Amino acid sequence: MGDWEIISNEEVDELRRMVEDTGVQNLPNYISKKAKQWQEVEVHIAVLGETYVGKSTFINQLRRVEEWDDTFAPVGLGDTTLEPTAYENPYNKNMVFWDLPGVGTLKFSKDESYFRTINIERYDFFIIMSDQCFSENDAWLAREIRKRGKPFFFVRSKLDEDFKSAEHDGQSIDKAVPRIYKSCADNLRKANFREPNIFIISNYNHEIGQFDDLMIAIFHSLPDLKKEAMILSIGPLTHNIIREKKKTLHSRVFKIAVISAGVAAIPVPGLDVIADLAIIAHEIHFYMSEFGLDEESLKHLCKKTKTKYDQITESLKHSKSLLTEKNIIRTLFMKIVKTQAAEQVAGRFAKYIPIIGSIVSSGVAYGACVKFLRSEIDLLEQDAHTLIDVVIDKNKKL
Ligand SMILES: Nc1nc2c(ncn2[C@@H]2O[C@H](COP(=O)(O)OP(=O)(O)O)[C@@H](O)[C@H]2O)c(=O)[nH]1
Ligand SMILES: [Mg+2]
Repeated sequence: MGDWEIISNEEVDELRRMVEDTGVQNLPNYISKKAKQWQEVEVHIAVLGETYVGKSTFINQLRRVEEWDDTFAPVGLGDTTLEPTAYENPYNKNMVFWDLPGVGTLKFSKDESYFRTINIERYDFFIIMSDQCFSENDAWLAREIRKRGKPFFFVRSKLDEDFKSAEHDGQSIDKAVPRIYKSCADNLRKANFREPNIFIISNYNHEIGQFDDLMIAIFHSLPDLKKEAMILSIGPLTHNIIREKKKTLHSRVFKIAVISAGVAAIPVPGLDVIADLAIIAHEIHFYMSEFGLDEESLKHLCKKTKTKYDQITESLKHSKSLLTEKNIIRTLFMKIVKTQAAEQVAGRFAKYIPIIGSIVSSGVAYGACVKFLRSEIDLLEQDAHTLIDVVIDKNKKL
C-alpha cells in the first residue's frame, strides 16, 4: 500500500461487509469488539520432552517471567510432577504453556493412557524438545501427534553449549548448526520423518541459531485469529517477532481509525476535526506495550539487565517523548491533521470519500488517524529494534 493510500480495496470490502452485518450506527461498537477479539482466543501450547532439556526455561522466556516473578516455572529441578502443568502468559491469560512430562521420564508407557493424561486434544501445537538428537520416545510422540493432524516442531536446545565446545575444540562455530541439524535429521529419518521441522536454538541467546525461524513457523501454522493472538501475546523477543507485530498492528489501523473518526465521534476541544483522541491515545499505549516500550516493560527490562531506567530511555528516540511529555499525542496528531486537511483539499483522496464519507463523520479525521497510527507504529518499531540491540549488547558484556 502506498503512503498516500488511506484505505486499501480489501479494507473497503471489509468495511462494506461490516456495515452490512451491523449497520453504520453500530459500526464503532462492532469494530471495537472485533479489534479485541484476539484477547478472547485461547492458545494452548504443549512443550514436551525428557527431563532437563530446557522446557521450563523455554516456557519462562516466552512468558517473559524472571526468577523473581511469582509464576516463574522452577528450572533445573527436572520433572517433579506426573501431571501436565499449566503456565499462563501474564500478558494474556488465554495463552497457556503446558509443561508436559516426557514419556521416557516418568514411567509412562507408550500408549493411549499417556495421551489421556496429557489431554492431547487441548493443544494448538506441540514443541518437542531435546538437548541431544531426539530419542525414540520423542519420535514416538511426534508420530502420534502427526496422526492427529496437529502442528509440531522439533526443537533442539542449548546451542550456546555447542558453540562453546566448538570454540574450545578450535572448530568454526558456523559448522555447529548444520552438523547438529544433520545428526538430528538422520535420527528422525530413521524414525520415519522424511523432512522433519527441526529448529536449533539457545534459550539463553535468541540471536544465535533458529529461534526466530521457529517463532515464525509457529505463527504460520495457526489459523488467522490464533495467529493474531499469538503474535500479539508473545513478547518482543527478537527482530523478526517485532516485524510480525508491526504487520499485525498495521492491519488494525483502519479499524481503529473508523472508530476514532466514527459516527459517534466526540468533537475534541481545540481541534477543528472530529476524532476521538482518547481512542487514539489508548491504541498508541497498546503499541507501546506490544513493543515492550511502556513503563512497566521497561522497568522489568532494567531489572533483568541491571540497567538504569534513564539509560535505557535515552536510547529510545520516539518513545522517550511519549513517556515523558504531556499532551504529546495531541500535538503530534494535530500536525498530521493539518497536512491531511491540505492534501484532502487538494483532492488527492477524492476516490475514497464516498465510502469513508458515508461511514465516518470526517474524512480528514479518518485520513489523519490512519497516517498518525501508521507512523507511530513505524517509529515505535524502530525503538523496539534499538531496545533489542541494547539488551544484546548488555548480555555480551555480562
Ligand atoms: N546452556 C544452556 N542451558 C540451558 C538452556 N536451556 C535450559 N538450560 C539449562 O538446563 C537446565 C534444565 O533446564 P529446565 O528448563 O529446568 O529443563 P526441563 O527439565 O526440561 O524443564 C537448567 O540448568 C537450565 O538453566 C540452553 O538453551 N542453553
Ligand atoms: Mg521443567
